[in-house]
Amino acid sequence: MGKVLSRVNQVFKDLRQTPSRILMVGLDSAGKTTILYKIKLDENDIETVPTVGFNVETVTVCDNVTFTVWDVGGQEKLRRLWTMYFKGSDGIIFVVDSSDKDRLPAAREELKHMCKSQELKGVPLMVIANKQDVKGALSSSKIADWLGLGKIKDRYWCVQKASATRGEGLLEAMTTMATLVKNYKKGSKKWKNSSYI
Ligand code: G3D
Ligand code: MG
Repeated sequence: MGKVLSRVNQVFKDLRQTPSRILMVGLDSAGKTTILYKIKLDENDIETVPTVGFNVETVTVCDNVTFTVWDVGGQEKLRRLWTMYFKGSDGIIFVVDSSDKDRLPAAREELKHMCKSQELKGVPLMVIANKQDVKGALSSSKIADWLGLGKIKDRYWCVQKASATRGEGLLEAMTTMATLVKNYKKGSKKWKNSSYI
C-alpha cells in the first residue's frame, strides 16, 4: 500500500502548475472515504465539513490537486447544494459498490443527473467499480452496462475495477484520472467513448 501512496503523488505531479479540482461522488457506502484514506494516508489531512444535510470531505492530494468528496443519493433538496461544488471541476470520479446490485439503478439515476448538469459539461468521468473482492461483484463491463455508460457521448468516460480495502486498482484509477484531467484542461478532443480497464 505504501507504494500506491507514494506513486499517487507522482501521478498528479504534472497537474501541479494550475489548481485542479476532482469531484469524487457515489452513493453512501460505495467506498469513497476508504479510497480517500488509501490515497492520502494521513487522516489529519482529510477535512470533513458538515453542511446542511451532508458532509463534504476535502483532501489536497498534492500541491494544487484537490479532491472534493460526498455521498449522492436520496434527498432531492440537496441537489441544489451540490451544484455549487460542481463548478470548476476538472474531473469526476464516480464510485460504485459492484456487489450491491439492488442499488445500481439508484447509482445510475444519480450519475445521469450529474451528467446533465451544465457545470459539469464535458468533464471527464472515471467510474470506479469498487468492492471487486466481494463474492458475486459485477465486472467492470457489467457495471458500465448497468450505468448506461455506452449512452454517454459528450465526455470521456472510463471504468476501473478496484478493491479499495485491498488497495487494488486505485493507482490505475488515479493515473487514468490524471491523464484525463490533463487532456481536458488542454482542451484535447482526442478521446474515445468507451474504455474498460
Ligand atoms: P462511503 O465513503 O462511500 O460512504 P466507505 O464508503 O468508504 O465509508 O465504505 C463503506 C464500507 O464499505 C466500509 O465498511 C468499508 O470498509 C467498506 N469497503 C470500502 N471499499 C471496500 C472494498 O473494496 N471491499 C470491501 N469488501 N469493502 C469495502 P464498514 O464495515 O466500515 O462500514
Ligand atoms: Mg464517506
